[in-house]
Amino acid sequence: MTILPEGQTFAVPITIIFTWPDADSDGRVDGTRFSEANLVVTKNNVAITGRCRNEPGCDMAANTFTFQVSSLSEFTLAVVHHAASVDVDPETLKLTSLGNFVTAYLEVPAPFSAYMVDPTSIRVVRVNGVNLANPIPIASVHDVSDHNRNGVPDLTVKFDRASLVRVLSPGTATITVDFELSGGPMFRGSDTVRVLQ
Ligand SMILES: [Ca+2]
Ligand SMILES: [Ca+2]
Ligand SMILES: [Ca+2]
Repeated sequence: MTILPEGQTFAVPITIIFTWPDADSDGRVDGTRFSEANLVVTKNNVAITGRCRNEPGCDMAANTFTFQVSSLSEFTLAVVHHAASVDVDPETLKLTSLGNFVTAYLEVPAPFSAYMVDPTSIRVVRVNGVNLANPIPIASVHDVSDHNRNGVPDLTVKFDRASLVRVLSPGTATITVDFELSGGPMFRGSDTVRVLQ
């Protein structure tokens, strides 16, 4: 038995390896839309690593994220979403009315730009905070302009109206949209609309 001098602390780095499923090697965590390149390690919900793509300890072929810690805590593998501005148009959706599309305008804060959005990544992922079993992709992508004239470019996209109203019910609906920038971080934003029968 060794008695340590008073005040000495233990500093034994412990290696932790996280893994995630990517059996189809499409670069996305299986069963999710999350790009493995965007995975980070969090400690008590705060990121303690950079994104996987920038971390030497992250291996996207082996699907492992290796890192060292000197104290134990609650570590998780997570995807960090930056805040985006999402404006769903119209503000009031009538479930029974006709029309083919619902428009949304997407904005990201500088130094990012709406020109960098990867349209294939855009999904409605939640309604009123509840994850959709089948996130809704866009039906079409349109131009980057400044629809709301706030000096920040926004990307116009359209969702299939029937797909969207299928997951809505009368009342207030907060619609959450996720997307990625090309080769970059993930963004999430929400807008609240009124839903009428
Ligand atoms: Ca996969
Ligand atoms: Ca992989
Ligand atoms: Ca704008």
